[in-house]
Amino acid sequence: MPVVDRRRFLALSAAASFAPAALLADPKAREQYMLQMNGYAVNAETPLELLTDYITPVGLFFVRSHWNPRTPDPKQWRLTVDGDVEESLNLSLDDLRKMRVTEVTCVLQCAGNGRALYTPSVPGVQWSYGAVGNAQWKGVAVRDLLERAKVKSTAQHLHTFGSDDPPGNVPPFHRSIEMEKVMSDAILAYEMNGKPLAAMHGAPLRLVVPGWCGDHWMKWLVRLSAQPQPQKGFYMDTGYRYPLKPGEPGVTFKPEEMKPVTELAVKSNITTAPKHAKAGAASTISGFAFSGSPDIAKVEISDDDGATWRSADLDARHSPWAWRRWSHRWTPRSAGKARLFVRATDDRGQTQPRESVWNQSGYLYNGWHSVDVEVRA
Ligand SMILES: Nc1nc2c(c(=O)[nH]1)N[C@H]1C(S)=C(S)[C@@H](COP(=O)(O)O)O[C@H]1N2
Ligand SMILES: [Mo]
Repeated sequence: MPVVDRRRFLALSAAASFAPAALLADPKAREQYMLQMNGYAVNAETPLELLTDYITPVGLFFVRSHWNPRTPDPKQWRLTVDGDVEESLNLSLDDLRKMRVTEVTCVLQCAGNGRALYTPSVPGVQWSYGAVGNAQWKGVAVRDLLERAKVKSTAQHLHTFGSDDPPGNVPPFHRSIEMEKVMSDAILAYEMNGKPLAAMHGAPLRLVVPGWCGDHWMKWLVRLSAQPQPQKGFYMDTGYRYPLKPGEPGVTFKPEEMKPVTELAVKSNITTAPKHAKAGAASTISGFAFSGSPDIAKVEISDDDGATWRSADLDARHSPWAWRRWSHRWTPRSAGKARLFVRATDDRGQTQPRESVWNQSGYLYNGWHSVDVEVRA
């Protein structure tokens, strides 16, 4: 796995506000358009117009790491399972590969994707649209592993530990997840899109938590511990929290007035639209939609500022918590500037709001996305 060449990112990001159509067709060239977000660790988002595949290629998949990882040597690497279990485990990658295989195709999105779109602005990595992707994950169901360890009924939370090590006094990236969630559908993935997991995405093993924000998807996993209580520490008690009752824009809350951010919010984006169209002639626009609920029920397009909506066609490919590609044949009625809005509704009946609910961490941005098209007579 090549390490990200940060200079290449920096040199290209200035020129990469949009990619020429010829490059979009060439998978190798497309990878040059990843947008490096800051100068430390590796935080890179994908330009929205490149997120056109049902399965996001690994080379185009966003990266979010709190600090430079210490990638374990896969031969030396072991996963420890301890805590409230009858039998502690210490497993190699081969041991895990011998276990029953579970595969899921689902969305990974950073909780902070869209933070840059909030007003008033919020500190943190200024993601716009591209800290999201949809991938095929293959590995071992957490349930299979915990049953092998004979997990006790006293265990209510799974504490997860990666091998990355923060500098100085910076608190470690510790997380825990309710046992109910991990036992229902989380997996320990050693493959992404049919290839061994890449170093940047958590090799040799990471957690996959379908429908939940990326901060739960621990990379470079080395230890799982079944415990009666949630894990403590900065990233549980202060970071990655969302207000119980969100307030007005600019209103901040104390950590105890917040809860850990878990499920994704229903969301859709336009990835492909013409810059110019002709009045009376149809052109195709397309994009993706996903939610913290397993499926998308409908995607709609408006060209009159949300007064009326038309249903887009949903692509046949889908899987619980995967994104749904959609497309729509749009016929502009008259010449002038047109603004196209998209909004999605999930299978729990939750519809994307026009304005995302402001919160001090800038999480879960899901306001209506729009593109402007110049319509000629
Ligand atoms: N060990 C470890 N796991 C981690 C992180 C991290 O910094 N360290 N970042 C998390 C966050 S906030 C996100 S959004 C996802 C990003 O996964 P990716 O880099 O594979 O896209 O990994 C999560 N897992
Ligand atoms: Mo994240």
